[in-house]
Amino acid sequence: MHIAPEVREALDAGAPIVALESTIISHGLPRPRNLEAAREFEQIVRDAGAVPATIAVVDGVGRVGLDDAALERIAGEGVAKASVRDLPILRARRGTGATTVAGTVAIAAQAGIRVFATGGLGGVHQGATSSFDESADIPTLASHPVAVVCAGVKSVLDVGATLERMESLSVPVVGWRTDRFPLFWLSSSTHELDWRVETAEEVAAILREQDATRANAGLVVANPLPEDRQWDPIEHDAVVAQASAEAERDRIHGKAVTPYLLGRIVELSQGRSLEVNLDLVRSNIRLAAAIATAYAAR
Ligand code: PSU
Ligand code: MN
Repeated sequence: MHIAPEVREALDAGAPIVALESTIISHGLPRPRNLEAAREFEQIVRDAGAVPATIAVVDGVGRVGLDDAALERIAGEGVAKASVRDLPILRARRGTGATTVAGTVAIAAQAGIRVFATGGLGGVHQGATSSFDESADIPTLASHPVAVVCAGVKSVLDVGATLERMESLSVPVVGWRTDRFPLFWLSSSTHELDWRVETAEEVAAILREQDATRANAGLVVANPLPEDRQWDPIEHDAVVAQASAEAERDRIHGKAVTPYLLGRIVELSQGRSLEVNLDLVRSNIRLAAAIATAYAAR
């Protein structure tokens, strides 16, 4: 593993750090917006006074903190989507992969980074009772001490089943100033949360309690977009239904499902879903930086 000097210094000083994933860059956003977004995401962390650590595997090395050349590689063609199980294979063959939430959480935990921001978590897919399609994001969060700030899970998933799995696997979930689990592009779902937090200090206190008990579990901080910035629910429902039907028709499976759906949804909405997606990631990064700052102030 290679930790960028700036990230190393922040770790040694106990300064705030926000981990960022790279699958969203390689497989979640269309080129060339993806590279622009990757740079902007890092800048948001810096503007908030924290250090960004974008995580990926480059030529077989797990890298925590990417320089601009590495960001360009990840935003280019031919990069593997790397979940936890792909990491040893990529290392062994000196491959390059962009880490999913699961892959990023595993590497961030190893580096000792406690706070991470992304768009939306992977979860249980519709029809999972027969397909068994459940993202490795959930079990990985159950066994690694990394808090992830996200806008819930994408509405293409079975949201209720995902919440049930998080309960079974003992992944704690708190709503950021909300009582309901957000739906990624949409601010709210019908799913009520058990816990609500109002301040970054409250979240930092939860992290410290986990540290004190060596809980070794993550934390999901569900951060909804304000309602006036969400995607139009009518267009959302129609586009998500169409993209999901097409994925089934084309028998998309395995790691291709999420990138396929996200790509189709951007096309079908003529980019309107993309603007909301970018907006919610920015909002999650700002909140993650505030939480990392509160956590660093020990
Ligand atoms: N959220 C986004 N864009 C993305 C993803 C999530 O806004 O591209 C990615 C994350 O990397 C997440 C992955 O870990 O999708 C989930 O993939 P899967 O369902 O195959 O586990
Ligand atoms: Mn899957």
